[in-house]
Amino acid sequence: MVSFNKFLASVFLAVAYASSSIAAPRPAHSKFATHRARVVGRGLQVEAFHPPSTFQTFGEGIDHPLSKRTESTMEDSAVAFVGSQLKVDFNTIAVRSGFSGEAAKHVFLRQSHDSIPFANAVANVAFNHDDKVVAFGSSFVTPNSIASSSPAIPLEAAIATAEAALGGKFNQHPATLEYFVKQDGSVALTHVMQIQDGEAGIWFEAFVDAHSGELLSVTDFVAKASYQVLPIQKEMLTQGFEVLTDPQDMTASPAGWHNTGTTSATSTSTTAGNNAIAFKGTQSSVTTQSSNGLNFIFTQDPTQAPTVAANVDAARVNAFYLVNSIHDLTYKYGFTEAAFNFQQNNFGKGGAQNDRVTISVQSSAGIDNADFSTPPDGQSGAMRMFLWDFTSPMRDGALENDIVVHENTHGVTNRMTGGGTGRCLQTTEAGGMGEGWSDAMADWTEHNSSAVPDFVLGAYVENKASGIRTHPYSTNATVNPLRYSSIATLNEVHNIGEVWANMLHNVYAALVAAHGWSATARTDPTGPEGNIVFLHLFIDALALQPCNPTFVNARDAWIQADVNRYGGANKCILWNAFASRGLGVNAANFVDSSAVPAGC
Ligand SMILES: *[C@@H]1O[C@H](CO)[C@@H](O)[C@H](O)[C@H]1NC(C)=O
Ligand SMILES: *[C@@H]1O[C@H](CO)[C@@H](O)[C@H](O)[C@H]1NC(C)=O
Ligand SMILES: [Ca+2]
Ligand SMILES: [Zn+2]
Repeated sequence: MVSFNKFLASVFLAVAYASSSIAAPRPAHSKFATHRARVVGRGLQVEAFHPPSTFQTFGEGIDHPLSKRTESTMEDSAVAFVGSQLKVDFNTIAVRSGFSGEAAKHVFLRQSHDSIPFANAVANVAFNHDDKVVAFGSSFVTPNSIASSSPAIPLEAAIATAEAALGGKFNQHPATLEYFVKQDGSVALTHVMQIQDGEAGIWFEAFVDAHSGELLSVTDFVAKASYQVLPIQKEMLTQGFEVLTDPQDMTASPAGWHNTGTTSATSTSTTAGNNAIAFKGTQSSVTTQSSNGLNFIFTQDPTQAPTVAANVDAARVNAFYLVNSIHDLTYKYGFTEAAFNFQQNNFGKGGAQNDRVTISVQSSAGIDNADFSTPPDGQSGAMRMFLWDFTSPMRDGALENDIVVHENTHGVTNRMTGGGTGRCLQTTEAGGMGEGWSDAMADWTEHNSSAVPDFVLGAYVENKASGIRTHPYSTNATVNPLRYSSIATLNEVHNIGEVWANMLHNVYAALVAAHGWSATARTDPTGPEGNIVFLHLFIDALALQPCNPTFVNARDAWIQADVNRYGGANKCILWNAFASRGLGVNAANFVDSSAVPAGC
């Protein structure tokens, strides 16, 4: 019999109570790029460590050791490149995943020892169409010690430790054995397993030392606490409803939105299909078409509780429509099967399947919020929409488009950064940008002309000018004064995200001013217009940037994405926009720079 005390003892070795870790020896922000402190389970604080990434971009590209060999695969080329750059043996480099995008090819690698891969020492290499290396990110380490590759602690004991510490249960997703780099430069062998509690909204990946039994770190797959606001106003809600016929994009969703295969036998007449399933409570509680021919016409009645049948149906239909729309939109811009997207059936186009987005509307697990969990490619992204009790009757987050788009975008950014692991937006700084991209995508989807008015997230719901964030997103620095240096005094990921989203709002405005605006950008990504350019660079840069990027890394990835796709035509537009908010050439350590490269 294993005693309860023993689990706790091993937990105490690795983590400290949240209340005892207030005094920070250094400014808190100096750890933003490598750490993330989380309070888990019953008030325990776990500080995850991610070795710093180096990131280099190479403009038109540089050669790799196999450049002369036309028959080499991109995986071999990437291993050869990393080996030569870092001067490490090829057998310490393992390929994890890769894909060929429109503008670049990407390979994601991991450090390895005794054929066991490292969890948090990773690399990514991107090639352009001339087979030249254009970007290289790495958090590989030179360990001062490496634990034996044979575990001393059985998996079952490690699971018990993680369950006790995190307050959830092992979810039966196969556990793995991986090396984990600690802050002191030593490398531990860890059992890695997923711990979940649906009701409590917990979904962690736990790293338990396979020799000492300590819980060393966690990956938090859940992006939460996004919306502390009132839901949508009655008149705006009714005004927003429209009947859309056949909104699906047949390139992105070749079997439509209600078919998980290629034959009619796999069709549904419900809010369940290849990209998403929208349900309430259990996955069998979907909405069935209101009439034959896939008509889903359910009129929401704002005077009634959201839980009456018609309102539940309206919520499931709206969320299903939005998540499918985001699937199709982002697919057109590169979030494809091979790039680790969310689909049941990948139609043989690469990537791991059986991972459509599950949308739990009116989830009873929470109130006044929404969240999105992004486990690795091959496991469903999980969106949960809660009710809001600021009004009577209560309101439903699934009917607020900003919320659904914001949450869904967490899935896009978490999958595309770092090769589909869900592990690469975990530091405070990278997690902050995760929130920023989600707001920026909502901003993008709500434009309806070339005008770039201030964007206020959830303006309808709060009915106040500044919406649910601290400032509107604006090209006017008086309206939104946030700059790169603002991060130094911010600690919370949504607040940090506002800095990034406002920079992207300004990048968007500059590109639209230069190149105009396309009304068909959602379905046609081929034009030269500024909103199309913006979304291409947005998506392309995600796969270029390193695991757990900094603002500086993310900016560099945009600049490189422009070289890859547009030959650098927008270089000065991008630099000027980033520099206007402090992220110029010499920006570092949250000190602003307005400098732009010579010639801009
Ligand atoms: C276009 O968007 C603006 C806000 O950005 C809004 O005021 C306006 O009503 C929208 N127009 C249409 C036709 O939807
Ligand atoms: C920027 O916003 C301030 C405050 O609302 C306003 O006074 C000013 O005119 C704006 N500037 C521009 C260029 O629109
Ligand atoms: Ca997938
Ligand atoms: Zn969020």
